[in-house]
Amino acid sequence: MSGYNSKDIVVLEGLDAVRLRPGMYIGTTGAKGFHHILWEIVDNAIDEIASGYGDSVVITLNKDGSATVEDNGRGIPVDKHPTMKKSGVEVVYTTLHAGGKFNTDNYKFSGGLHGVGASVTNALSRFCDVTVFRDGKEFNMRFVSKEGPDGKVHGGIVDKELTMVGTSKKTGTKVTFLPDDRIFGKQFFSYETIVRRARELAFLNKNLKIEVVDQVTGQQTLFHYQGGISDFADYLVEGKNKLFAKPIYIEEEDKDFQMELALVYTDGYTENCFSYVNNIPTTEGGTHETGAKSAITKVFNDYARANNILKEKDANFLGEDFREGITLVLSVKMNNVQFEGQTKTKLGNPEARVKVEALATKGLSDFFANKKMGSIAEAILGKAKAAAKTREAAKRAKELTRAKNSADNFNLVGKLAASSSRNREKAELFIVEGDSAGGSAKQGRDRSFQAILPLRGKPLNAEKKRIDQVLGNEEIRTIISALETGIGEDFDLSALRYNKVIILSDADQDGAHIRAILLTFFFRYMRELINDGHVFIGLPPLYKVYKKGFEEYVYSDVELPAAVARCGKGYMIQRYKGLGEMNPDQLYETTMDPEKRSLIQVTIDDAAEAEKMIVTLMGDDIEARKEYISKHANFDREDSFMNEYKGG
Ligand code: 1YM
Repeated sequence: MSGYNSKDIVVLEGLDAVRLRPGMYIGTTGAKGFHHILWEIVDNAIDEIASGYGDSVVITLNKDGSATVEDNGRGIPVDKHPTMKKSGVEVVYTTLHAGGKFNTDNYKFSGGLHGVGASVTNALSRFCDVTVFRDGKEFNMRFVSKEGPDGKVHGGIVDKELTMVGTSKKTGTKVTFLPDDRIFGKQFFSYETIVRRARELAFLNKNLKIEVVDQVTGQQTLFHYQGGISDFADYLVEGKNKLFAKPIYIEEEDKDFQMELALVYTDGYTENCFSYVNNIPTTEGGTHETGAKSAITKVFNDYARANNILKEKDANFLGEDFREGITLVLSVKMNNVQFEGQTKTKLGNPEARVKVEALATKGLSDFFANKKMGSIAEAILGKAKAAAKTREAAKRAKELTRAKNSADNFNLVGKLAASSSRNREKAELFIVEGDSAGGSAKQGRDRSFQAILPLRGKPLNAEKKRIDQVLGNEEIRTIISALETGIGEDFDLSALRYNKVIILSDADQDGAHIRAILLTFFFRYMRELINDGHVFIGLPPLYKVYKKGFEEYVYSDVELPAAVARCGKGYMIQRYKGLGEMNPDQLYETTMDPEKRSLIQVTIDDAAEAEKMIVTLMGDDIEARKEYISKHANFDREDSFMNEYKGG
């Protein structure tokens, strides 16, 4: 038993504010916010397990649209708070920011950006039912949202006081809540979304067994990764050729700071870093990542010196030499987290760099002090040597993309039909598959703000090539020159010439491939372009349904019957096999006109998932690719990491 007492709870604010301005507490009332209120409850359960009590969390999606989260920890305290005269359960569920989280004596590491606690979930739910198993007893309490004497709806009102309802041998907490449709509209929990995050949480908390059960479809999945983020690193490179069998795994801690690091190398050329703070993904990296990278550079260079791989006259390897083909997972747990960056997913705490660098240096040095690990070190240093050798070629290739007015680039951009205005806010670049469609697009466009870049051949698959080879590809170089941002570490979003970059390819296998190649390139070399919401997929129509006096374009198979019905007797259907079949006016009207077109905005909800998908789709393992495609048969138009975005 911990020495916890309800009096430790710090009380900060009331609940009405949450219903008044939900966005302030959960970011949005869209799908993300809807799931966020589930994660608030799950976070509490996981925190309990991470503190060393219990080992299991079960998330159940119920038929009535509610969700249940149950853990087998100690159970939320039920004793009365001495000054508030309320039970621990009531305080946790009715007071903003309540909980051990804000009491550093009791609690280890505080939560994330929106770590506001279970009371927010309660405030935004129709009902919230809390059962605690503790001290051999079962307790229950219920909250509802209802109209008060003031005629307004209030959330988290006590409907049933905390009472002992029976005896029980088990311990733990079980919470069922129904998100309030008056706040969220009609929404449902997504099994896929929840499974994806549950898997990630299982990787990040190796003691945790987490299960997701869908009562509607009968699906269920249990995750338990005893290897933690070492298993995560392995999972991310599945299907790639690894340089050594098991990831290097390091776990170190200092006062109030924990670090886990897993490293694996493949024979590929890209650098993939996934970092987390208190289980929250830090997509934009930050100080902890910088610290880990410095440690890697330092320890591996020292090893090379000590083992005469680097001779006295040789210069050190650069950090980038050690990161070619690397997949790195870094997870830290710490207090007083500060997030920065465009999307507030970048760790800012300066002390995290210092701590991670010191802990990783210690861990990696210890690892390589073990003579048995010699072959692993050799493999890494062999890879670094090759990277250093091609570094100059890569640098020259990069410089080429930056030299805007070189004769070479002038020719490249010669293919581009630029827009007449340089208004970046409005400007759009269409990357169009094929010369004939490119020609139609050039004629049909609104040249004041739309630029067209026709692609003749297939661009190179960036997944399989070294950067100098990628940049040797004319199609890729043309794109980079047209965007004016540079790539990789030199990428400069503020130099972007076009607010929207729209990929326009045919609705067939080849078109899907070209699109995948382009997205892979953006993902690997211009990720910020995607993260900042500039990349779109244009949707050409699949059919025209028409007769005299009626004409309707149809963009998907499911919409076809309805369009046919609207057209009525005597309808005719034209099927478009490619963009090239449309004349310039048609192409503009159906696919390019901001007033009428549909675009899909490419987003990365989950970088690890996107990584996995790209490795599978663009990598070497043909079997894995086939399996992925048959499982995600709708890849064509609704990728797991793409959200639909209608209109201009
Ligand atoms: C299904 C959701 O909330 N589990 C949970 C929450 C708490 C505890 C145990 C707990 C924490 C502590 C002491 C402590 C919480 N307690 C509080 C508060 N599962 C779920 N399991 N004893 C029990 O942190 O010291 C907040 S969360 F504030 F009451 F301590």
